[in-house]
Amino acid sequence: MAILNILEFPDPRLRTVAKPVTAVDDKIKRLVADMFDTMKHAQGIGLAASQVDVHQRVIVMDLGEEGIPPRVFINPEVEVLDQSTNPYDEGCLSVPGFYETIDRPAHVMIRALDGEGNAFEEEAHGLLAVCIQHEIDHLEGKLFVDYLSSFKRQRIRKKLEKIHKQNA
Ligand code: QAP
Ligand code: CO
Repeated sequence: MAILNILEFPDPRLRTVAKPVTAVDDKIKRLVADMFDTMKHAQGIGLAASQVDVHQRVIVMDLGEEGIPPRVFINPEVEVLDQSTNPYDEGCLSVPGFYETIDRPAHVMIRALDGEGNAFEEEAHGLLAVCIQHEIDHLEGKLFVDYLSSFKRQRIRKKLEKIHKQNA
């Protein structure tokens, strides 16, 4: 078990497109365990492998909803089920301290492999639908700030670059 370093915007490595997992083997299971440790330590609800500089299609999620266990999504896909959208105030462990309202499809079908490599599908709305779309974006090298105006995105970039310089 290990706490991994989380890449922060505007790190160019966050723009890497992740590759499909070909086998859910011990190496992937170790990655999943380390991603859960890392997400809990950082007090996140979702984390994509891209954020810890591993460019494979793996997502962990713990929405902290009562009775809903932590989840693993390997090679996830979503199908948008209707035209409704849902505004949600999104944050990101790779964009710490910034939250912005993003509109996304409200109702999706998720298809993925679980942590044992078994295929499943799950209909999603609410926070689960928001979070899976946010995390799949990471696997495509996309961040929530990409949905903002370039003015807002540059402002966030400059503020984070200043913090990174101070921490260097
Ligand atoms: C993605 O985000 C998400 O700025 C997961 O200082 C967020 O876990 C999907 C976090 C909202 C849907 C809705 C952010 C922690 C955690 C911060 C996270 C921070 C500390 C973000
Ligand atoms: Co994120």
